[in-house]
Amino acid sequence: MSAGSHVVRLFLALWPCAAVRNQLIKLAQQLENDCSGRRIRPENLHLTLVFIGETEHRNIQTICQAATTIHHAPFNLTLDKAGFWKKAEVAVAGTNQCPAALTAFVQDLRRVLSALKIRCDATHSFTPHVTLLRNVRQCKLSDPIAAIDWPVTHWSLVQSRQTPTGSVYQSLADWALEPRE
Ligand code: 2AM
Repeated sequence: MSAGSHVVRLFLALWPCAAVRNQLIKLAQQLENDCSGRRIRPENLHLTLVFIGETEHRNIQTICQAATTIHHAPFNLTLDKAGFWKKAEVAVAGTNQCPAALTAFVQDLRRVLSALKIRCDATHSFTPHVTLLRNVRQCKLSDPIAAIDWPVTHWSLVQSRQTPTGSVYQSLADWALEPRE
């Protein structure tokens, strides 16, 4: 990155509709009984598709232009398991079966970013999850969870700002999932 360039912290994500968010909030409340840690603010609940991290501001426009060329059909995601990731100190909602459509979509996003020479975290395998609690030191997950059915219809480019009171996420643009005609 050139010196003095305007840098932003970005990621691509799925943002839940109100119905899904409410179920995630309920699950986070339930997990709070089993784990230490603090709940993610409801407005921050999301599922990261691709983490881009610090990148030049002009890449926002580049990504927005490229996004219009990405075509995928909507799909359903079922969040049906809770997890405790000890190293990251988080409790998450995850899935026993990542839909093939989601895997293909993420692969496509990584491919497009790579073609644009925009660096992103493509080294880790994609494990879909919604972080529900942070700073979790101990956690004893007791019951199986009530499955959350998430009809995935949109995806977003999100800017993350670190503030003294925590991360603030702002959606810069979002797109409907639509199959190629
Ligand atoms: P997490 O919820 O599992 O922490 C914004 O930081 C979003 O990007 C979060 O959903 C976070 O996932 C995800 N993310 C993925 N890789 C990251 C990284 N290397 N640093 C920070 N956030 C990352």
